[in-house]
Amino acid sequence: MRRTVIVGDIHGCFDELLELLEKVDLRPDDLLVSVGDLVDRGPAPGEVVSLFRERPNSVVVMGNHERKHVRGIFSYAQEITRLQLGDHYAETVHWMRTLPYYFENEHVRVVHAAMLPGISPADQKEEILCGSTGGQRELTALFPDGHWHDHYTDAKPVVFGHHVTGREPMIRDGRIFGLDTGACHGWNLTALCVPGFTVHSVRAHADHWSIAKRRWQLPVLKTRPWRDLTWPELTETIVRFSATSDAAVRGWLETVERWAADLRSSLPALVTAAYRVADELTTDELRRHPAARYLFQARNGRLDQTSLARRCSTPGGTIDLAASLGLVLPGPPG
Ligand SMILES: [Mn+2]
Repeated sequence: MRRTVIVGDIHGCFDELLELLEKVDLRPDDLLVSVGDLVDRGPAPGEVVSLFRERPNSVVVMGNHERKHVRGIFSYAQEITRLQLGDHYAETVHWMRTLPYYFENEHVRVVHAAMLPGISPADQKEEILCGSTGGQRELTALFPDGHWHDHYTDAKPVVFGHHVTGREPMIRDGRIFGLDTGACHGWNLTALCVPGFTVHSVRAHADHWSIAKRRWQLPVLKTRPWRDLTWPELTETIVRFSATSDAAVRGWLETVERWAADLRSSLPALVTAAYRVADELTTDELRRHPAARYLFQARNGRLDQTSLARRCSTPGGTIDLAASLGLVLPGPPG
């Protein structure tokens, strides 16, 4: 008989997903449903997404993590995923935009995070269904003393993820099924098979999120907009990451620190270059020059480091001004 196999938060744990699908003996005509959160934190988001996209009879419900990518809300986990997916990132996010916020058949309802009792899924707010920050806030206000599922009295069973329930799924009254068993944190990946309502789990191979957080620190740091940070922001970023990083990351940050110091100490050379250029050009040429304001100050003998410093409030500003004066300063370390 055709089953519906619903899998909890996968978060890029592809090997565990394959093991789980083997354990439940997934057959081609079974419907495979993800509660959402295919990506972020784990090692292989691209493989997980591909499996669901390429397998016929597969459904993915929008999780709050997909929604973050769709809406461009980036924290560290999303920056890592963007690097993991590389050239496929934009196209994958485009696909995420098409995901439904719930799934329902004759046996169950599936949402990522929550739903309000007594209201059909089609009439619920997307924020509540997928567990966005705003949706979470609303739920807390509605149910200050407990969980939304304490109040779920509808006859049809509801299946969801989003909140890690521990190593074991949360099952109540044969109607409430919380399937997020923390696969990306080294716990379990869990599936519910319907209509038999049998539960299956496999153990995660590692605490993937802890590993990813360390492993991707340097690549993510390198994507920071170093050129456009102000000097205080740049110093603050270096201090913040030096405190928590391994030797390779600290070494790279020291290179950034030297680069920034060299740029800042080039101010006297920029002043000298501005006086030279101001001497060489005609008044008309000065007017058309990108650094015209400073060149006129130089021509009037009023240019000093203090007036240039404002224009050079970022590495990029310094490099661009230098280039316009014929000086080549290096870009951020690779
Ligand atoms: Mn999740």
